[in-house]
Amino acid sequence: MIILRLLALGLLIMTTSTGHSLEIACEGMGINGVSIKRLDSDSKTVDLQDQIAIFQAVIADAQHVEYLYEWTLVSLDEPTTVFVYKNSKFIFKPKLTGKYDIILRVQNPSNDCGYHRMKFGVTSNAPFLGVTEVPVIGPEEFKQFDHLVALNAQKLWQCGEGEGVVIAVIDSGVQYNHPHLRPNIWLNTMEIPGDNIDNDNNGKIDDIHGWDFVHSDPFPLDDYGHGTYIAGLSASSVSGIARKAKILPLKIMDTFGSSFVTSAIEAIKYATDLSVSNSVPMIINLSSSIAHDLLPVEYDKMFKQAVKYAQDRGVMIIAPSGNGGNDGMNGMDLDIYPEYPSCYPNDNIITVAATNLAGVMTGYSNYGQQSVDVAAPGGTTGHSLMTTHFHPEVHLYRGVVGTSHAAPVVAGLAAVLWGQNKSLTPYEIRQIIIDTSTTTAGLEKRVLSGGWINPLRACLSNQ
Ligand SMILES: [Ca+2]
Ligand SMILES: [Ca+2]
Repeated sequence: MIILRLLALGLLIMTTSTGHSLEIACEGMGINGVSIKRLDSDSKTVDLQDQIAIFQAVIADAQHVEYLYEWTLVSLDEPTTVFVYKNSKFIFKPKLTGKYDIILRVQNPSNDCGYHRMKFGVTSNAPFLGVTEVPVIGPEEFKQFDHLVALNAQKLWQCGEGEGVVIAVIDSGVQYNHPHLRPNIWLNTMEIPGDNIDNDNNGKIDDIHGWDFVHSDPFPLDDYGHGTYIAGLSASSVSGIARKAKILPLKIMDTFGSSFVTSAIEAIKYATDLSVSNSVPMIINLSSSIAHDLLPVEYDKMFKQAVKYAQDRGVMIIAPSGNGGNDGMNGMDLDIYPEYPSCYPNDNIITVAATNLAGVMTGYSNYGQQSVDVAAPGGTTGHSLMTTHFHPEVHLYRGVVGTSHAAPVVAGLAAVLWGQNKSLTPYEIRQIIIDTSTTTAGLEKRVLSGGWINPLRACLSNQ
């Protein structure tokens, strides 16, 4: 299977920062003969509803291990939680979904340390709690969303807010119970929930608010975070660019942020079929990609067919240009090093590079005068884009950085334009966004439009 690469710079930084837990105590010499095993299941994923997971240190070579010193649990959202046990079992009661590292420190008679690590995920099938009224937040809280100021969103909203348009978030799922997302979650009225029958005959049982292609169930809840950030930037009812567009959560990434090209293909078809059966304008945001060199011919063919399937049925796809280089920090020219789906030539795709809030291209963003259409704010490490958090019980918002997050800004703009005029085609919307962008010398040779999006000019030209 082929794995799609994730394009969120912020998440990469977060992942590496978990290494700080290794700075404890003595120098690690590496002790063999110890491993970590999960006792209650072979699966690396714990369900939040299970509420318990038991791990044990398995010692093959007790002779060289003095004692099991401590267990350390590291998650992305709770920076470090340390549990010290002299015995060898570790019992974990997860409170939050997400990726965890469990680290066991051992020591031999010479005081050499060894660290043994196991990654595991905590997922959840919590049901959608239902559509609610749009929450009201104060002006001070609203000020956090300074990309909305940079994009003149208050004036854009006088043109429209994406009414009647659906944005399919093909990603790690969506925290559909976030109070700012609940008002905008798509509901499939042709499906009766919980009767174990595929009422609308689309091949998916009880799919009332999207689908989880990882676990094959109707609960596409986000256990990684990325998809919730995308949903918030494009269509949060409070701070999205399109505050009245609907969000269709389609989960293809697992708890570790990996996904298969085949899942992306299935999800594109699902969103396209839903657009046709419900006669609703559909914008797919697909913030992951795969490099040309990593995509075998047969998968390339299937991926192309799925994009064409969407194109033939009037469905739009927004794709990021990607974060460049092996470190995701040095943008590359996609005209030379193509990635997909961003570089497929279909005219229903808008490929988006990332700028800072002043329209200056970021160092991490890939570019391409032919293959990248426009640029939009994607945040910088010093000035990230504020969006909805996937653990709203802990934080309502978080800052994100990456081309992954420039794409949903454009998806939101496309939704506003389409909501304004439902007779437009994806090609026409793409053309409006390109033609109305603000050109700059720095972007002239980097993207097709030569500029970054100008939402207000786009909506005024569309009246
Ligand atoms: Ca169904
Ligand atoms: Ca049903």
